[in-house]
Amino acid sequence: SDYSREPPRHPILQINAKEPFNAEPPRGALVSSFITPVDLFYKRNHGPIPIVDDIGRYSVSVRGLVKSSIQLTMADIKKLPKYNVTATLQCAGNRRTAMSKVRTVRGVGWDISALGNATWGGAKLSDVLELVGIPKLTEVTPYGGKHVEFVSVDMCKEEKGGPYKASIPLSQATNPAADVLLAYEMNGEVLNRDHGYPLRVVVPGVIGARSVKWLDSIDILAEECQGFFMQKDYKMFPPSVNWDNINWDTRKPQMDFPVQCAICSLEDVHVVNQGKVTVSGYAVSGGGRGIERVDISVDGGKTWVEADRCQKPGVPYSSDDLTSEKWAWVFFKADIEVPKNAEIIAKAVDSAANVQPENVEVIWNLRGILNTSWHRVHVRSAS
Ligand code: MTE
Ligand code: MO
Repeated sequence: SDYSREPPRHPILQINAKEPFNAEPPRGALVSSFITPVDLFYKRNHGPIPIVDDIGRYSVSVRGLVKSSIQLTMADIKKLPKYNVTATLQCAGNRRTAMSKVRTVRGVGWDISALGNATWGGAKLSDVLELVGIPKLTEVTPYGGKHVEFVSVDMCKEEKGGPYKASIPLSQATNPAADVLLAYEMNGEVLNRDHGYPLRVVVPGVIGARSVKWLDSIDILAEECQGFFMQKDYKMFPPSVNWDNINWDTRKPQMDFPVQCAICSLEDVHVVNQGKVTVSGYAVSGGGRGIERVDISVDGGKTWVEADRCQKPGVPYSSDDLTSEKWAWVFFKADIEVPKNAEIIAKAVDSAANVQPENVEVIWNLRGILNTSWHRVHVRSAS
């Protein structure tokens, strides 16, 4: 693998693995704005960053169980209506380091910042699929197509040097309301190399692994993608499964991410002056579910206070407000009097009343995915 032509990166990023490059911003920087600046956005890769330098010759093929395949240039894709969708992308491995402290798990270690919120600009996949004769809201094509596979140009060792790939159901891909994009812009700028230049998939509300970067082709398939990251990774196993008794076929690939929140205004352990402390951070849920509530406790969960929520500064958030961004995270904030030595806990509730689990033990899994346990930070008094 060739890592000699990696793009420049912001020095503030905490590097969790160098080759392939995996990095996240510090907690405090993560929530400094509702839209995460591109250079602070976490970077999650499985191989070297590919170089697509002849954009005039770049094209995406759409093929498989369709009447006839097509090749789309960037110009073809930009001719389709352009949508801007603000969506939080979260790696299923977010908060893995904390899960590994209970019992070792396999995978890149992440603190709480393996996610970010961007405005993605591009064409809707549902419009692209119409170009090969697949109408909106199709569950199965006349040729038996039921899944849409995205294949990248990058190469990774998990695929034995082949490209990264993943798939989503055709029903989601052809549903305009699911907002699945082929994005060529991030926060109003041309998508950069780290995030998938020239074109990436963005599947809102679903674990980041399905949002394939550096798109090369789209395959309409009868079965879901058989690639490593769909079949041998990113599946959630019960705590009893270990590397000796694992049977990958018994579980489905993870799609929507569950309700999550984390405190970003405090390090663990944080030294504070006596008095009021600002407890703030992000909360987000998958599947377009909003955030109904964020609760804070300073006494181990005996009593709770509700935090304020917002997406736009100064505007209270409500999950059923039609002007809220349904795929985006919500910031929470509470000013709280904390005891001298305390554990501060945050937990979120989504609009379907799903709640985060109390501890990481009950959701421990050998791949260390979806650590959504109550987020805890410890504070110690300076005096
Ligand atoms: N796409 C390709 N081609 N190669 C990859 O390694 N990583 C996936 C996904 N798409 C990956 C990919 C994973 S696991 C995540 S969490 C997101 O991209 C991360 O996107 P980001 O680096 O833009 O934050
Ligand atoms: Mo990921």
